[in-house]
This record gives sequence, C-alpha cells and structure tokens, in this order.
Amino acid sequence: MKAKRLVSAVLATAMAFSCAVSASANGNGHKYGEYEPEVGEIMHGCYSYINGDANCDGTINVTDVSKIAAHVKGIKPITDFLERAAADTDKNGIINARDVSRVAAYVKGIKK
Ligand SMILES: [Ca+2]
Ligand SMILES: [Ca+2]
Repeated sequence: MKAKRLVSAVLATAMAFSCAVSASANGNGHKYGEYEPEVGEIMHGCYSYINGDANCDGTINVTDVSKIAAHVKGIKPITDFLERAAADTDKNGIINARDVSRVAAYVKGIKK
C-alpha cells in the first residue's frame, strides 16, 4: 500500500540527509504551535522530519513558507517524499494554501 512506497522513498532519501536533520531537529524548547511534530511517524535510522519543515533543515521558518508557497503556486513543485510529507501540515493528502498559512502562522508566532 501507500506505506510500502513511503518506506522505499525514505530509504533513498535517508542516505542523502542522514543524521544531520535529526541532530538539529531535537533541539530543546521547540514548540510547534498548533501542529504536532510527527517525528517517528516516518523514520528510517536516525532520519525523521518535522511537520512544516518543508526543506528538512530541522527548523520551521520563512524558507519553509516560501517553499510551500512556491509549490502551491506551481512555481517549484516539491517532489521529495519527506519534504512533501512535511509540507502537508494538516495531513489531508494535499499541499495547498491552508498548509502555507499554517506554517506562516507558526513562523509569525515565534518571530514576534
Ligand atoms: Ca526548514
Ligand atoms: Ca494539507
């Protein structure tokens, strides 16, 4: 099923991103506002993603907002499996303006 495809994609992606992401993703005091970080939902070895962290660099910031926005506008579609999973913040299976605004709201909330 879907999960099986996910696993093979993770296996491929994990090679590239490896430990760097999970090392920076588990920093203290991270709060993810209204969404739950779904680390552990999809994991291979030491790799995981943070919900909303569309470029998988371990933090949720304006870069992720613009990445998701570019995807929604069709300028630069997100093709990486884990990035897509992270970008679909409400887990409804599609990446759309709602996901953009959710991440934007989160970024604004921590920026003050
Ligand atoms: Ca990011
Ligand atoms: Ca969504």
